[in-house]
Amino acid sequence: MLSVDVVTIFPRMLEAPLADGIVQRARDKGLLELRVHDLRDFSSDKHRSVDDAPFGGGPGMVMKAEPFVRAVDHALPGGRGAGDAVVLLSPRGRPFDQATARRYAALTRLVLLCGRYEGIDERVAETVASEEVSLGDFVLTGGEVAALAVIEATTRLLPGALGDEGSAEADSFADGLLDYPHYTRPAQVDGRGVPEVLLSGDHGRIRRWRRKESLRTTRARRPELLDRAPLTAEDRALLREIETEEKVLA
Ligand code: 4FN
Repeated sequence: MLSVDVVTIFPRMLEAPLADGIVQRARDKGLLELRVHDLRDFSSDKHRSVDDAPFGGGPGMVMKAEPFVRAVDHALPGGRGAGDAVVLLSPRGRPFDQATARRYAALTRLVLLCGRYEGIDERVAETVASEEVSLGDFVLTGGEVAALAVIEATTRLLPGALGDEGSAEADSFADGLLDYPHYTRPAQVDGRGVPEVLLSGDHGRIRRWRRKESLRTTRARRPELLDRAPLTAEDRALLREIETEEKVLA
């Protein structure tokens, strides 16, 4: 059982998406316990303020540290143990990836802290968070959308979370390659057909074609993924075929 606590000033941004799909099913099955906390509940003044002007001046507001400290104390009564992580969603964090999702899926408790405004008092990253992760290199108005992505990627890896759709390990991304192209009926769309091998009924040829197209797309679009993917001897042979085909076409 994984327990996830999210701290945000916009709890409704998370509640509806997390009450649907695989995440809600994991909650129903008792695989995931999820709580969304309103940061304002941990403020200390009658105005429930969670932000203040930046020391040193400048535009905008900075999120105060203490409400985050109190929210994490509330989420982890008795302190942080070996199976716990307190993660600040931040563009300064390490890129979130599938390996990080696997690590989070093996935790007991995961606490996600979402920033807003110009940023968060640095002492949250220094003393409250155990790590910082980023969804990618773009500007967001807050960490909430990143938290949703982290929760979804992590939840689907919890044992039993995926039902009939098959196991997370059977997924194409589990071996670090991009997907092969998918097709379904009808056989013609706007005059474009379906690769004949997929209609051949030859499952050996189909498997090989799909593997080759996965390798081809990964090589063309995300070649850095090939460096870390566990490639078999057959994969290397298929990659050589792809390189030869490219030279012929050039
Ligand atoms: N974003 C950049 C550089 C400087 C600032 C930002 C930015 C929300 C509180 C952080 C953004 C992206 C991925 C959280 C971006 C993420 C955030 C994330 C995020 C309000 C301060 C802020 C990367 C473009 C160079 C706003 C780039 N993953 N500041 O977006 O929280 O988790």
